[in-house]
Amino acid sequence: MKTITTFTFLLAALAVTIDCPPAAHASHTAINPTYRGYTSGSGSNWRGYSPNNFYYTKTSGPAYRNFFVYDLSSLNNVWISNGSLRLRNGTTNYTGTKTLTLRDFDVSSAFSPAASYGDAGSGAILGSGTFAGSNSGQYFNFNLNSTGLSSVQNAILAGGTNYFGLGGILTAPSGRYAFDYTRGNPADSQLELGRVPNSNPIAYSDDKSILVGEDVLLDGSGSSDVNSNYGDLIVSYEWDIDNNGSFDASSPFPTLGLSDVDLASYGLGAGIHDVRLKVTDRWGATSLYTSSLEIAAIPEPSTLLMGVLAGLGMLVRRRRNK
Ligand SMILES: [Ca+2]
Ligand SMILES: [Ca+2]
Repeated sequence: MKTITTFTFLLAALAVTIDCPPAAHASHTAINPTYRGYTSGSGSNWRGYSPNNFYYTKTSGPAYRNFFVYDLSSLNNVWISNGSLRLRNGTTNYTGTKTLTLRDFDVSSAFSPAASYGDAGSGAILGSGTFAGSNSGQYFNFNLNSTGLSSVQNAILAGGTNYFGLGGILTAPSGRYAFDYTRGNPADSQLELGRVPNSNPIAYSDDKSILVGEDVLLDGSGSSDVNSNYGDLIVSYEWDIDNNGSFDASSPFPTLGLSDVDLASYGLGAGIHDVRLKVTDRWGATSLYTSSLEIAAIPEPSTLLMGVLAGLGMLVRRRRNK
């Protein structure tokens, strides 16, 4: 009895101390804007990061649109799980409940307030949020939708000095509003992102068995990437057909057809051979898998005949023994 109790205790202790490999948990990053401000239709009324420090938006003519531009170059090898624009509700001058719609703001080329005005007004909708003017001093999170999240992700994947911009316009009801009024604090308009680290893809290819002279279809479609739910995918399948350390074929598609002539050109005749597959994901992470390719010799006709005769002989003997 005592042994069982001790054993149970040990199990309990093990349960506490042994952890499964940790799943990739999202961590959070808050990024201050590189540019922020508001602009009217011509861009001439652009008010930027300094000395202006608030983000004015109004629906009456000409409508003003505010914008926020973030440098994402510090983010690498990550996938964005969620994101929001966090703005400080900065004034008591405006009341009522309003909706701020966030739109795509093209900063892939040179930063241009005039051009951005159109982008902020007509670009893809990246998110929206409703806030109450009476809650002065509070922060509002305007969540990015799936288009917004993929837009952030694509800016990160682009690498280099990769800006992500979004513009806010008031959509309803009509009126005006100013965020971060007079404070000039960059942390009052942060982009908040949840992120998970990139994981290596998992390579897999089926073993194959053919006869000499037959074609073969190498198939790596069983490969996978755990980040696929965030938009990751396998961008290349490379095959080291003769397993000599150098890859012989590369394709964005998982299968590779080889004729008997192709196989012969790699010196692959009758026998069992190793074939290596390397897969690469969107961040350039790779993994390898070795499968086997069995090329069976076709039995000689005489051997075949002998086999058939031997089989017949056994059958005759069995009948006689009955
Ligand atoms: Ca991946
Ligand atoms: Ca090779």
